[in-house]
Amino acid sequence: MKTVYTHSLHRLLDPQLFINLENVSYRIARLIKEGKRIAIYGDYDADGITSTALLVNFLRDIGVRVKYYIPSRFFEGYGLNKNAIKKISEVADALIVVDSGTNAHSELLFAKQLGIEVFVLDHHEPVNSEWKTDGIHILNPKLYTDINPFFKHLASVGISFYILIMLRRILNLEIKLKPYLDIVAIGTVADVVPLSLINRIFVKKGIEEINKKRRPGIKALLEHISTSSVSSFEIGFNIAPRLNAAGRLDDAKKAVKLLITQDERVGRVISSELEFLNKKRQKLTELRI
Ligand SMILES: [Mn+2]
Repeated sequence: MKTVYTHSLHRLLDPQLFINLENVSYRIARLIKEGKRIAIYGDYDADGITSTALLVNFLRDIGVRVKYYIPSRFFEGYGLNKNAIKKISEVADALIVVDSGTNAHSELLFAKQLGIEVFVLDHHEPVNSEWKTDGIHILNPKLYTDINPFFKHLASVGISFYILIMLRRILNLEIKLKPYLDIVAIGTVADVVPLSLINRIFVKKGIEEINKKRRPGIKALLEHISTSSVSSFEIGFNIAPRLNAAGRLDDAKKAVKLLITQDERVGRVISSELEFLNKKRQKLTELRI
């Protein structure tokens, strides 16, 4: 079994080919070495939720002081806002924005002016092709025409996983990355990105991890889904809608908490709440038809 897994993860494209990945990872690695406080700024859909949870889990697992922020769909809307940035700047030295940020130049500059180091891990199309970085560390494969197209197909959670691969290399960590692929598979399937080479490997290996039910929140969520073994169908039609229901009707932070908790009881409580929210969402959808 071990050779199969090694072989398959080795089929991932060489991180060196991912333009700017190494630069951005070196900066993050340096912050980690200096013991800086890092905040992740996510989004309320499944890709934003999973990207946030992936980075929070990994950074926490290697001993980094990490916090996260998810804007409210109702009160703040999509992407960065200056009020949130102001609050974050009081408790963090660095901000990593996931699944948004590419076109939020003035908000990113605002964060920088407040003295925090700013990173963007995103896959949204740049609106302005004359993108100026102004000292902001941005990793978005869609900024480059000469990058391997497989990188352009990554969801934000896949881009974030490449950061993990690079951080592991730079910081010489012993930590295994395969157990994090459950979260990567969920975000990748939920974001409906093309399932080409890298994404196919993420989904295939990630589904194996989901079925091991090692993460308390995922284990609890699966108890509400009547199937013995999860495939990408269950991710798309059962798991992703439950995560998205949190952001659509209540608070997406619940979905992040589900994916980062190490407590079985917390996992059960949140998964029941998500179950309720998802049923409510289904009823609302029926009423609209
Ligand atoms: Mn996305």
